[in-house]
Amino acid sequence: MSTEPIQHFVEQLNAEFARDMRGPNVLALLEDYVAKHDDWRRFAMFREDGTRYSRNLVERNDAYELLVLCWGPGQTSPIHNHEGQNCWMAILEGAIEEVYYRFPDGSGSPLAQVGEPTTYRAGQAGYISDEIALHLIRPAGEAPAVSLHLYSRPFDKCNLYCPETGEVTLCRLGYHSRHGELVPA
Ligand code: 2CO
Ligand code: FE2
Repeated sequence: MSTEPIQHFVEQLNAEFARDMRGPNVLALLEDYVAKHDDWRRFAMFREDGTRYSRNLVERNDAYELLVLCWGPGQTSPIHNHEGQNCWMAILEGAIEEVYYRFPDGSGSPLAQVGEPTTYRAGQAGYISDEIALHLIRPAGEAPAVSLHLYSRPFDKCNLYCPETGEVTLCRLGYHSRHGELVPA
């Protein structure tokens, strides 16, 4: 039986993180997978209630977590951190905007945006960590978008930041589906 491209990609990631937990070749592996394959579609399940973007688990182990995220029009993420982990993202379909923010300074003032939003289109990949900035992600324009996210190591919670005051709230991160199966509500 031939190996699915996404399974081959997972095996490449396993080997990469076994060699070096910093994942020096992860960005190139992501770019290569998204340029050539579309078997990620079976993981791309949008939330039917349309309340927010969906997080669909592809693979998880001690080293990393691989997710397909589905963004309906207007489904902007909160401003959030990444729990000290390495985060790579590649666009599978549509286009995504990323906005950077500074960490709050504790004064209760609005969060400072850093630079202009960056637009990523299908096939493009990027990286963020807490050392770079906080961010929010939103689909660009009115079309839905799908993106592939890789977090090393995995995390099940993150901090959300109020844009007006910098107030922090803890958010538990769940999955809409796992390995192609919807998680019961
Ligand atoms: N970090 C968010 C999440 O895992 C998505 S934004 O891209 O890093 O839900
Ligand atoms: Fe994020």
